[in-house]
Amino acid sequence: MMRSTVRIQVWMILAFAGTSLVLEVSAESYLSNVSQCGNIIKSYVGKNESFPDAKNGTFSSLNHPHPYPSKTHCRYDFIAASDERIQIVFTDFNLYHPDENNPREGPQKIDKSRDCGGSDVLSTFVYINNQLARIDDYCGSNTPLAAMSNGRKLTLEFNAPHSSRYVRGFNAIFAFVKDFGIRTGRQNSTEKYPCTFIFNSSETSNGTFTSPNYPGLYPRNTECHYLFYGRDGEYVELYFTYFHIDGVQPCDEESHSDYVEFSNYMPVDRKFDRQCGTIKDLKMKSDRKFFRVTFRSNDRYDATGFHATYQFNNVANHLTIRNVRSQAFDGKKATLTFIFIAHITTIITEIVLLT
Ligand SMILES: [Ca+2]
Repeated sequence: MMRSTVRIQVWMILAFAGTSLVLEVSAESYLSNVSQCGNIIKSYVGKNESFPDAKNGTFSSLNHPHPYPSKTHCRYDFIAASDERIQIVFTDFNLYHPDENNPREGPQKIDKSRDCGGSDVLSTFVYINNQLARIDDYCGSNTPLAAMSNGRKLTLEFNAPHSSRYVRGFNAIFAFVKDFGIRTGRQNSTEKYPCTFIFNSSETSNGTFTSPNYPGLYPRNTECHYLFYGRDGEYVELYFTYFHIDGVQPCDEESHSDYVEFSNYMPVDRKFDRQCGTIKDLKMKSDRKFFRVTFRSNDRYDATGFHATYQFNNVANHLTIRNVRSQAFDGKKATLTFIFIAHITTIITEIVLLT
């Protein structure tokens, strides 16, 4: 469930929180009636089993890419090992939607992906404190964003009363991952901080890093640390090419905000405010060779996170470049002054000659 308005009033937050609770309660009772025509897909099947299930694979609606039968009602349960998350990436998505499946007009794309009334629907659920929490409903033919669990379990429910001869259904990749979908840096997991990634200048002086599960929705209740270690005399510059973290300033618990925190130290650094919301061209710079970036999501509302570049620079090199630049500027200034004086001298000489 995404909160699209960045600056939302407190009363709206309370109203949304109420809606969220209602959805979670109704989902719990609803799912208990769902037939088990899907699968229970486990990453870890017990100590006595020599061959645990695959760490990734694909699953799809029946007959994909041909139409699924009408009155399909399936549930897919994914259960990961304790140090894993479940990631779902959709590769094809085309379900019956009353506004998209008019045979006379042919299949057409509509921008009504949020309105699933009267449609066949695929819903994603995670578990917050052992309670089902609906992440989102997907319908129509817009491919959903990738989803990731906040813990060991994730459930998909496919409820398709209609179908039609035009639909293809869906196909998706599942993966039991330990890396939180963060593909750069060196993961340095501890029991307390499993989502910790190291970026060391001696290994690579520049690159990119992202929020977990980017460009999909980041998982709930997740804390990730990105630790930047420069060499002596270095600092690191960060540039966020994309930044969308659900929340409102000052990005605190009162507004149920997720946030990104920056620090020149391991502890909190009062120099930097927490950042959340949608920010364009966010740039950050460390004072010295160490910098910490921390991402933190809470148990409600989702967004797509961030994508950033990093570059380690040497303070000495930076100063040398600046000196060279200022010298070049001084040289240019001297030339311009000379031309100006020469020009004035010519004018004065002409005036003297004329008189
Ligand atoms: Ca959130």
